[in-house]
Amino acid sequence: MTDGTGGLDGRSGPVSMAPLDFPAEVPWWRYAVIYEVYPRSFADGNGDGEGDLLGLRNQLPYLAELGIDGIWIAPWYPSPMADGGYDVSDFRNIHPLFGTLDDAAAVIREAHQLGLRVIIDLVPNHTSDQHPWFQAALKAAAGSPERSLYFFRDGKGENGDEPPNNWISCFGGSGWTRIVEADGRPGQWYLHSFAEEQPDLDWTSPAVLEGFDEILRFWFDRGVDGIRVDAAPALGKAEGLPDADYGGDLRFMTLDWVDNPHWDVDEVHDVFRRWRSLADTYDGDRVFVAEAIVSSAERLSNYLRPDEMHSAFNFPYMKASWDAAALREVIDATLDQFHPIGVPATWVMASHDEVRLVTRYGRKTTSSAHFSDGQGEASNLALGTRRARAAALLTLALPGGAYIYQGEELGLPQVEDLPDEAIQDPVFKRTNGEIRGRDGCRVPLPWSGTHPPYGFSPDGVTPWLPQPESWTSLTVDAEAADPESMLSLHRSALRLRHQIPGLRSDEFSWRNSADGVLDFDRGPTLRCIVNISGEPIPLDASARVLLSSAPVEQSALPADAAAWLAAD
Ligand code: TEU
Repeated sequence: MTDGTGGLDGRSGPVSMAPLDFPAEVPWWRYAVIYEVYPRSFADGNGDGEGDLLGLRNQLPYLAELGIDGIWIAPWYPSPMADGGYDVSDFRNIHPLFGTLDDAAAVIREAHQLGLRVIIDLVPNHTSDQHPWFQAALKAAAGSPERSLYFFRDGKGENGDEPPNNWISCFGGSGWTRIVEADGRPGQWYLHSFAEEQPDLDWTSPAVLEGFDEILRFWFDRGVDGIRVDAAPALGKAEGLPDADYGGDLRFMTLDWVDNPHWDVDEVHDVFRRWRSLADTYDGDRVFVAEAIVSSAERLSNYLRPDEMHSAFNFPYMKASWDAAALREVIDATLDQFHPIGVPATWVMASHDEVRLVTRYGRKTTSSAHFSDGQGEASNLALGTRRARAAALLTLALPGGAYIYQGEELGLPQVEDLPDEAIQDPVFKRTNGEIRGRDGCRVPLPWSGTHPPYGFSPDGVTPWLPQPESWTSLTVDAEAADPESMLSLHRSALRLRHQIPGLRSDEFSWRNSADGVLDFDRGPTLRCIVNISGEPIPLDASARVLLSSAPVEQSALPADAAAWLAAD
């Protein structure tokens, strides 16, 4: 909703497809908004019910028109899909479901033509159990060079039938699985921090280090602008693989773990220094983005040293509740952390691992903890949507980069009633159905029409995860035609982000504000107010509203709403 004013009106004017116009010394990613594409669920170009690269190519103009600066593509490699593509069987190819290397080249080329950067997802902690390295290790003997790429160990106990240590899997249960040796006898165990189909690589192995150098070169040579590094803190393991002290809680608690022997171990940084020096041999600004969920700002800063990664997701911001004090605390902590080290903050609210924001924000518990915490708790979607709209304006007004997970720009809710037989997330099986997992945020996008598959696939084709009947008003077409929609709000905000210089700077200062209100300036031209006080708050009668998440009537900003004002 815009109170349309002058040249900064968010609704009218030509669509900008140009990349951000920064001075040459500012790297492209510093203030970029990156859109996460989960390829299996984005758009189906060949009509088989699965998203693919042809579908992505067809919709690149949609993304350019949205006003983002780049895309991060979740894993697109060949994979048995035991963990939604995060179980990679060939890091230098494309999943046949998604297309070919030529299609990938076309995605990169056409994205660049539209002014969009391309970040790919690298999963270095583990391979698929179908990866040739692991298959060779299974066939080879204990102690062989082939096994040294992974963590194969003898079991404990008289017959070696207990796991080598007490480490747990992120998806529930033991982190170890026992194999059957080539001669048919029960054999060694291998470590998997995630599903058993995802054996962990041993990053002290020269073959692993060299193998990944080749993989990085392969993709940099093909013109990718950056790499998101999956589960970065998992790469280091304490020497000797000692038992962990979980303090009685057998859940993955990486935001709390200090001195855990299989997460955020210091040796992990040797790998990233090596990668950075490799990336620096390439021209252009190639960015590494760390997915590093660690216990403190200091620990995260280690990943962002000048010779390591350029950027990292801001998990504390994503996990925070819809509460002004909590948000302010995390914003301050983030800026205090990043400013002195010269690294841009990132702001991210959702991903393919998280409960959709409108659902989370419509619940009593608005923070996000682990997987689908809060599952089953009723959600007021109207309230959640209202808050998610305000959160979008907050996120896009903060200094640094931002991430938008596909479908968040449409305000899609979590699909909470997927039938058991449709559920694919390995966490469902590994917790005996206790945790339903992350499929509910991975349901294929609705593009058009009034019934499933909503233009995701041709009519009559059933997508790989069923879409709800209730998404008619949430399609891209429906929202594009509605100036009050979540999509229109995002388009307006992203357009303004390109037009207002203060939003492409580090300038940030709080104004004094009442409890429950976030009020800050971004340079001399933009002021952002977020009202989480529960009551409408008055705005100056003279305030010029550039964009608001809910109507500003009688100079009052309603509860659970945000506004961008031309600063006075
Ligand atoms: O997630 C890594 C990670 O740290 C997980 O613990 C994450 O917090 C979890 O999914 C709960 O939300 C990455 C990917 O984003 C995820 O999709 C993969 O399943 C995982 O790595 C394994 O590759």
